[in-house]
Amino acid sequence: MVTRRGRREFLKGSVATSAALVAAGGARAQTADPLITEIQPWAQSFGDGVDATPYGLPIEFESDVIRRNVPWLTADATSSINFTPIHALDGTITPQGCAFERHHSGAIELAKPDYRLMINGLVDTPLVFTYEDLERFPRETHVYFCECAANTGMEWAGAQLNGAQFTHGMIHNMEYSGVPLRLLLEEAGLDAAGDLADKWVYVEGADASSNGRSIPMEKALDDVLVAFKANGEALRKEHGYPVRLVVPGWEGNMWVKWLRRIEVTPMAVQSREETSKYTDTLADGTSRKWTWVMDAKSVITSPSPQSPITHGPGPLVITGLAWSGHGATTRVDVSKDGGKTWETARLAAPGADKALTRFYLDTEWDGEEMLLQSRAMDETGYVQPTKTQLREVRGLNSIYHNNCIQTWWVKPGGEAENVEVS
Ligand SMILES: Nc1nc2c(c(=O)[nH]1)N[C@H]1C(S)=C(S)[C@@H](COP(=O)(O)O)O[C@H]1N2
Ligand SMILES: [Mo]
Repeated sequence: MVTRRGRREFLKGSVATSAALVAAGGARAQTADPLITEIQPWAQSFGDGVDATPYGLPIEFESDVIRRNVPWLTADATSSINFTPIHALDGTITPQGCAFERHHSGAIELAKPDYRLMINGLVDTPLVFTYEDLERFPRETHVYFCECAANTGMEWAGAQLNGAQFTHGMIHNMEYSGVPLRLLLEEAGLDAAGDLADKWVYVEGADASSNGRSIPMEKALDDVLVAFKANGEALRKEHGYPVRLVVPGWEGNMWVKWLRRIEVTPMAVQSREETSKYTDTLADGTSRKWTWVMDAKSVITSPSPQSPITHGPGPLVITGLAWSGHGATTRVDVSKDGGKTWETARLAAPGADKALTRFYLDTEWDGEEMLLQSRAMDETGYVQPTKTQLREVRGLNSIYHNNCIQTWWVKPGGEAENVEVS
């Protein structure tokens, strides 16, 4: 493999077999390097005892890998958004501590003993569950992405925010444990609802905003979870502790946090969050209501503006994330020339249903500028559109559901910038 890539020169006189080691100049013993030749302070005394950190946080050297917000986007921090540092993460699971937050009236503190979930409306027996009641229903565990419909929403009119965290960071991907909503609805009895085909559930949270949304019964009975654990531990306060709704593949706004009520209704409620907000403006100025599913999308997380190339020409790992609300990601292509030519990337694992997929392109950088793009395909055969294609339908004044191909202009020095290609 190394020979095929023409790197024989690098390997001469070296025992290393790892291309990365060679590229880093680390293959040959650096006899003058004190980090190799001298006993370092951390080896001259003891480290911290096991009682030092009952619940661990990232080491101080990683203190820049944090959620960040863009203050000018919203009037204040309680009805606002911050962004996952996707440029600095690898794999697919988002740690809760840096997973983006979106609140309409702030993150509330709701203790388990005070928690109640009511199911009412067109059911045989209206019910109220405590947290402990929920724990006694059969449970499932699944990994799903949650993407705010406004992710990439600032980019419609032009390349705007300089970093993958800000352009694509309204997304997280966690392993949720919870009770299928179907089981709770069946417990309340759906006979009273009659023909389920045209019924809805209206879901709302315990926070002041309530964030009420209508969900068609077909989805409610399919894969929606009433979740209380994420990545193995309790949900964090900001993600809806103690219970949130998980609506796989559908826009984040429907993932109601601090879930307090589920009403079976004969029609959609037409709440604020599904009329004046979370509807899509089209090129002709009309609005399209209810785009629930998040279409296939991808982004290169490194190199990217916050994760520039810090080495010279030679081996380069290009990596990013891909996802689709319609199912599994089947393929991701990467372009270095703004979409003229494409190479198929390697998926770290076969694409999972409605969950993030990590892709890698192990390549050779010639030190010249690149116009990096990625393009996702999902199991329905759908191909992520270019910005031009999307604008033909949606125009420039849209906000939500921007899943277009992103371009990073990587300059000869390795820095990257958010740009558009036409
Ligand atoms: N109760 C309640 N649920 C809510 C919201 C809210 O403000 N209140 N925000 C919604 C929006 S718009 C999104 S994108 C997701 C964000 O979930 P997160 O904060 O866990 O990232 O929660 C949704 N659920
Ligand atoms: Mo959202």
